[in-house]
Amino acid sequence: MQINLPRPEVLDYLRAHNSYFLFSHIEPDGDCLASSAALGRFLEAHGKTVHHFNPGPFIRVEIQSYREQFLEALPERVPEDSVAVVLDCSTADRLGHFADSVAGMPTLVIDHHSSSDPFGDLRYVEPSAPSTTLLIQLIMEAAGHTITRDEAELLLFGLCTDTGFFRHLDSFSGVAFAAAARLIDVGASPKEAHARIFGGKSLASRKLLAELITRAKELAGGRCLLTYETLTDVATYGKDNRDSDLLYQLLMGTETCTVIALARAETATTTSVSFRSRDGTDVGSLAQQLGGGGHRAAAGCLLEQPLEAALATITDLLANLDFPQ
Ligand SMILES: [Mn+2]
Repeated sequence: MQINLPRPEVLDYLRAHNSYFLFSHIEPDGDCLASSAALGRFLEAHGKTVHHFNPGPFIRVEIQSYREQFLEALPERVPEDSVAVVLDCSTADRLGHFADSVAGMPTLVIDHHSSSDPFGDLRYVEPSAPSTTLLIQLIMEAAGHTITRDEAELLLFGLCTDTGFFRHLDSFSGVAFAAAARLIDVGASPKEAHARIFGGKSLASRKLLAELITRAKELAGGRCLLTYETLTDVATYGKDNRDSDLLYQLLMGTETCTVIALARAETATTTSVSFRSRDGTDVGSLAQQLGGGGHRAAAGCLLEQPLEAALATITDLLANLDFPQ
């Protein structure tokens, strides 16, 4: 894992101005919000004025406590010397309704996604970094800032969020663990980060999970598991009680499974489908065949079909999927 340190221009940008507007992506997660909060504290410690913006919606349970720090609209009077920092966004459209405002300001982008459509005047983008908070940590350290316990907790929370509590990290990712160790040594607690990310869920969300696991059906000799959510589930449990990450994790732990398909009735005539894979099976091209897109290991599409018909469509495709040997 090779992560470049921030160039001097990046540190200069964070020193040169007085008023910083920090923006992060739609449907925020722990990484983008913690990046914003930690960078904000660093800037404030250096006498800067900071405003945090996020377009919402704030869905994930573990981020609710951050919500009040984030404004959903620009103030009426924007100080003239304000500059923007965009966090954890691969493309400008991830900024939601803030995209136009940001386009009119000097912008530094700090991100760990590779982008098909790069934007911003200055960029600190490291696609091999496991989280944006790790890049914020490297900025703070490069600036000679002593990371406080509060800041360390934020930074560890972001790192744990995007790595699935380190589960997604592979060999040669010691740099991420070394960064985590520095945070833990100034008081961040992995135990508390874990409890914040994985605890606090409603009973309804556990029951919905149980329903979807009970319905899981084996296809392609058990290499694929297909499950689905009905409109009745949405009415009973609510969309806020979905916990797809844990569902994928539990199903993927099945002995022969390498592909998961989750179909959700969106309306009486449309169904969204998400695919996950491991061991190199390409679900991105599968989603593309169905008019969607994504990556090799995570992809999705929206079918103009009721749930029943959509399940038949996916079942056919998955039965003939090309699995690597
Ligand atoms: Mn991220």
